[in-house]
Amino acid sequence: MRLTRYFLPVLKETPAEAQIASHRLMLRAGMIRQQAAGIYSWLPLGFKVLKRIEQIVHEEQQRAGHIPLLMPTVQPADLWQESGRYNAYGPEMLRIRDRHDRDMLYGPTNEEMITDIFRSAISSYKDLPLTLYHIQWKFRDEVRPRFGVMRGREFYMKDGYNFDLTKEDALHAYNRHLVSYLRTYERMGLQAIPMRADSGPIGGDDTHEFLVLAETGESEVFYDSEITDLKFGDREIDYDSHEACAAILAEFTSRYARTDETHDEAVWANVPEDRRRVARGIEVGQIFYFGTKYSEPMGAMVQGPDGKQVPVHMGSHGIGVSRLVGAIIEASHDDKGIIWPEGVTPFHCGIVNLRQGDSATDAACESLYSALTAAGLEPLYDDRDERAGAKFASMDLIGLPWRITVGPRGLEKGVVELTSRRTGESEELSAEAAVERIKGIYAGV
Ligand code: P5A
Repeated sequence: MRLTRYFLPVLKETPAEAQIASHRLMLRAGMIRQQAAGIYSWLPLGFKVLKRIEQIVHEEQQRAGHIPLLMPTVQPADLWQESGRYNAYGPEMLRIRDRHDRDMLYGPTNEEMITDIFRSAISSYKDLPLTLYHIQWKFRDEVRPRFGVMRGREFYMKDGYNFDLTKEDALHAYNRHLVSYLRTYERMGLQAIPMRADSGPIGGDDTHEFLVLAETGESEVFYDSEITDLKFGDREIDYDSHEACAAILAEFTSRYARTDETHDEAVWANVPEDRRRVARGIEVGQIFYFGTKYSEPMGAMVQGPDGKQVPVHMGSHGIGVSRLVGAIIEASHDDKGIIWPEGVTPFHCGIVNLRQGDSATDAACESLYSALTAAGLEPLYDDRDERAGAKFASMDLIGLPWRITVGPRGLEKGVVELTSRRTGESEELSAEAAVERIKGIYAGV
């Protein structure tokens, strides 16, 4: 993309309404625009990051054997009356009446609807196990929408639902989700720690939240510092293996890590004092096992091997896709702007032309642009007629991990400059070598 043809409405001023870095930076970098409290348009740069995150979530869900579908945002109230949650959900639910006076709602989550889809089609244990998921907009009329996309009213969520014959199988689905989430967040450059949590309106006793540590996080968390040494890395996991998933769950959840809702002073006292950490975190996902809470009242039954009808065991599993954009920025920025991890960056690298209009410099930039594009990469070429300082400031603000700077002086020596946004370190190399370096960096992402 050439910057002169793009839509990147960056702001010079720091928006006064934004209290935390990610919100400020998303507004300044022209990623989002607020349309109403907690409701945002995703401008081209923000939309690109959202889609990169969504793509990683899809890939990791499907790697774990989960099947994508798409349910609507607007749901009929009847389904929620069947489960008993229509009244229980309270003022967070956006209730709508259609022209025929039918009660509808903008879905805050989809347990009821997926249970309805399941019961309409499946009646035998032979069709289990099954996990269906979608990535769809949700609406929760939060009392205090704030921090930009972190606590929105309209937000984008991956929500998945497992259907199993037995509690044991459903707990395997729970473990499998935990494993796939560890991998998902790491691909985004994040460390998200699974912590024992409270299940709230979704229900059930088994639940873990995934928290990214950040001073601006909304949740207070208590954990054993040893937990931050754990890395999932590039382990190959057999997601069908109960033992393999259970072992990973044990590895990542056996140390103390809880949100304030489940914090227990007596158990906490057993953690060696020098390893106790009290911090804040951003909840980027949550997994639940709730057994037959929905299948029983809604009649989602299957015939078991013994011929008897039994309600299926279920759980649901959520990832805050739009919240993740903010969470990644909270975890990765400096005073100049965002620093995107390679896994989610909106463009793979920037090209800065130091002398727009100089024919040799323009030609070198064009040839870099074509070489990167031909390699399947997306560069953002700053071809504006602007001072170098302004170009560097924009690149630093929008946070592309790599920048190639091209100017007449370097070209005389046959070099361009490759700069890492994260370290600020630069090196001079030929344009061909710079392309190879960038290709190499992204080959492993
Ligand atoms: C699990 C999937 C559920 O709704 N039902 C389907 C279960 N869980 S949850 O924890 O309530 O939400 C899942 C994740 O969605 C994100 N999230 C939000 N993001 C932005 N703004 C909000 N207002 C908001 N509310 C929830 C969180 O990341 C949460 O973990």
